[in-house]
Amino acid sequence: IYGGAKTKAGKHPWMVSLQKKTSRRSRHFCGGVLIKPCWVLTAGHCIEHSAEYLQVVLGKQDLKKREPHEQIFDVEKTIVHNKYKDKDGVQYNDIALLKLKPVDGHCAVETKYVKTVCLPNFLFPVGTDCFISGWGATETDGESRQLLDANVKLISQRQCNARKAYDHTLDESMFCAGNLRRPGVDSCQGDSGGPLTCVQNGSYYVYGLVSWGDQCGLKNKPGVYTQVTTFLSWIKSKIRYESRSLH
Ligand code: 4AZ
Repeated sequence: IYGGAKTKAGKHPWMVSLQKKTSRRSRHFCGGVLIKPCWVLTAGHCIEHSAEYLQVVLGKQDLKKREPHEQIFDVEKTIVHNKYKDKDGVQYNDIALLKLKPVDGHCAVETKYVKTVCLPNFLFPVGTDCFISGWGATETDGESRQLLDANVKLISQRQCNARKAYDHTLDESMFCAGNLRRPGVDSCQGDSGGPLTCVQNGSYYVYGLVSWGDQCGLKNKPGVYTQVTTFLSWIKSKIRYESRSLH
């Protein structure tokens, strides 16, 4: 996160660190968001390893410490959207689901530090102030040890598809957020798959997933996010199908 600040523990309890299991330790490579005790939403472009190499870590703050509130799960199944496509760095339909492997019959246990976020079945207006969070690159480093967050505003498709911005490359699977007056606030590499959340009536909704952009923090090049509302029926049908009793 560019222009971010260290978060207080428990501020983004749905925040997921997606890690690749290596021989000794595991390495953070993408964000994700907990939407059900056994289900994580992330970006399609984050899933290039098969499920057995992945680990989902919940309740995390400092990547370099073992933390008392963390909950770690293996991944039972990855489901990347069948229309996910990378075309010269532009990520179309950039969404994937991870099904967690239950331990003793359960996945995430709800605590002050681990909670699910709501899925939105409505649109937030342009200009809404929302949150981005992650352990990705900052102005000074390739990765942040501490979870950072920042505020960004939803930008209209018309403005973001303007010639000086993304010149008509955006489709309905994506939207932009940032601050066209203060361009230094942005998501960046390593934040991918993590949530953009917006608040309504005190509840947090995952409105976007960090997806792509022309570098980070550049003027007229805001961050581009997967439009979660476009994929609501996809998400629900995949979860319903995978949760059926006859497997
Ligand atoms: C990336 O490379 C990336 N500024 C993620 C987010 C943004 C740019 C690049 C948005 O994963």
